[in-house]
Amino acid sequence: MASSSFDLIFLVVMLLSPFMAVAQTNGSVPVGASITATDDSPSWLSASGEFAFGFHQMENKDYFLLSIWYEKIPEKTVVWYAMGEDPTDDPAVSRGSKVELTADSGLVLTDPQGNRIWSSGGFLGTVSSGVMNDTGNFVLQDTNSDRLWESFTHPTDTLLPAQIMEAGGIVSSRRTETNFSLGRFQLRFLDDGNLVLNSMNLPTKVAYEAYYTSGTYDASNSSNSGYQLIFNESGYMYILRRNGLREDLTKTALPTTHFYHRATLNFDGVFTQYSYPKTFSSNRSWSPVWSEPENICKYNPILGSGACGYNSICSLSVDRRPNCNCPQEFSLLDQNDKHGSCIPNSEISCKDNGQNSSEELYDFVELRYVDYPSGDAERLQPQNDEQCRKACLNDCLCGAVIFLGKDCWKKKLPLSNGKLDSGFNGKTFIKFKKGYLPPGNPGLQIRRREGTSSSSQE
Ligand SMILES: *[C@@H]1O[C@H](CO)[C@@H](O)[C@H](O)[C@H]1NC(C)=O
Ligand SMILES: *[C@@H]1O[C@H](CO)[C@@H](O)[C@H](O)[C@H]1NC(C)=O
Ligand SMILES: *[C@@H]1O[C@H](CO)[C@@H](O)[C@H](O)[C@H]1NC(C)=O
Ligand SMILES: *[C@@H]1O[C@H](CO)[C@@H](O)[C@H](O)[C@H]1NC(C)=O
Ligand SMILES: *[C@@H]1O[C@H](CO)[C@@H](O)[C@H](O)[C@H]1NC(C)=O
Ligand SMILES: *[C@@H]1O[C@H](CO)[C@@H](O)[C@H](O)[C@H]1NC(C)=O
Ligand SMILES: CC(=O)N[C@H]1CO[C@H](CO)[C@@H](O)[C@@H]1O
Repeated sequence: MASSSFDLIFLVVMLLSPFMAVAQTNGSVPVGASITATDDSPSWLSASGEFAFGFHQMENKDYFLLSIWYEKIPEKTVVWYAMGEDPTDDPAVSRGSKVELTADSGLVLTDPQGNRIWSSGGFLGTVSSGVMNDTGNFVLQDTNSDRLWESFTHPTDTLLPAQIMEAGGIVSSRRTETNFSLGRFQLRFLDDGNLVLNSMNLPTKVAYEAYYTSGTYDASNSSNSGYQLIFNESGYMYILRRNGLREDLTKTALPTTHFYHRATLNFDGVFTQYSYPKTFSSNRSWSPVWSEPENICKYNPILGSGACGYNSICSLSVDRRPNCNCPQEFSLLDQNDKHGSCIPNSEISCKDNGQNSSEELYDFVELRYVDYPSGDAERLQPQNDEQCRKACLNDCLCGAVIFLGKDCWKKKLPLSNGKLDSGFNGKTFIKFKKGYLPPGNPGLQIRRREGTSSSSQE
């Protein structure tokens, strides 16, 4: 007991005085230096000690992420990670993996068996040293101090003050908050000068329609078009046009002398600039400064599932982040991915009909204020919603109908772009097979207007 409370005091002292734990450093890393992923791996610190490069231990403590993080905040927020070209790869590596700074290939990451997993590579020249810069940029330079490679020109899901993104640049979301595999969303600075947010197909990376566009493309006069996305050292992000004018994304930023900043494409597709107080207080956290888009639930791409997975229903929370919920009688395909697709607890099928009537086999989940706007298969004009349901019931291929005004829309499956919309006056009926008890997940049941929850708050 005595020794563990001593440990606790020691730990508190360590947390309160970061310099004690940190070896003197000027941020420089010599060729030949290496780090092996263990529970207490050292890291390469910037001169101020604010950024560290090394192995960040994952939730599953046997896995590590080769990354750069904010060292002086308790959360050790990751701002860059080594990501292979193959989108199916999980960038987390196992215990005993090693990163080494080499003259020919720069940073080289190998697994415990010595197989190369990732390298910075792709440059001409010979590395003489690496520098973990105080800006959060890890730079490889040659003997003339020319930059051969830098993490700032290979962003992952986060941009930092002093970082610039040129046309062609891409920031990609991670899979979930704790899974750093490639996610479905992208922030791209297009060659035409527009900054856009879009979802994409995985693993082929085909980009779908944008759900945010900066509007910094002038077809009639390219000098008015965007040229660079700049996150300046004072924490202001803006698009610089070729004619020198700026399109401000950050309206007001807290001073960098007292606040850390980052802009992250969250795993759910919302791009947010955050700040975090540098000075100690009991209640510190990353607070949003601004975010885009205003309402990601309104996203209606022709292809893909929309803001949430297939069949799922998107609702916006106060911080502009989406919640995704499965309809009643549906469950998450992957329990670890709340924003992923929902699957029916029991599949409807044209082979079900034997002696039993459709009424005996199936029923409907009725949803109010829920729309699945795209993916119509047929349009009928029955007298009422009861006949709309009947039409679906007696069509063994029909999984859902929406009755709106005088129209009954049979939907294609799986359902996409589902959203909670307080202004939607239709009724959504989703067919399900009776007599199946769902495992745990009660799903979403919305039958009447629910006070504040909706997309039309802004
Ligand atoms: C950083 O420190 C190392 C030794 O600790 C030294 O060799 C190197 O020249 C220094 N680099 C700079 C840029 O001061
Ligand atoms: C580190 O960043 C500063 C600007 O923030 C820059 O002046 C300096 O050249 C950078 N050092 C290296 C080695 O890139
Ligand atoms: C992360 O997600 C990817 C893609 O879905 C999956 O293959 C991988 O197993 C996940 N990793 C963990 C640690 O769950
Ligand atoms: C393009 O716009 C710039 C101002 O941004 C203006 O000076 C220039 O004359 C325009 N060029 C043409 C061809 O209209
Ligand atoms: C960044 O942009 C802001 C807003 O325009 C400006 O006030 C500030 O001086 C800029 N900082 C730097 C380092 O250029
Ligand atoms: C702590 O921070 C949260 C989020 O920023 C805020 O909502 C809450 O009011 C803060 N509490 C105190 C006691 O400052
Ligand atoms: C497959 C199926 O649902 N069969 C049912 C048909 O209806 C009879 C009587 O209602 C049930 O006993 C069967 O289980």
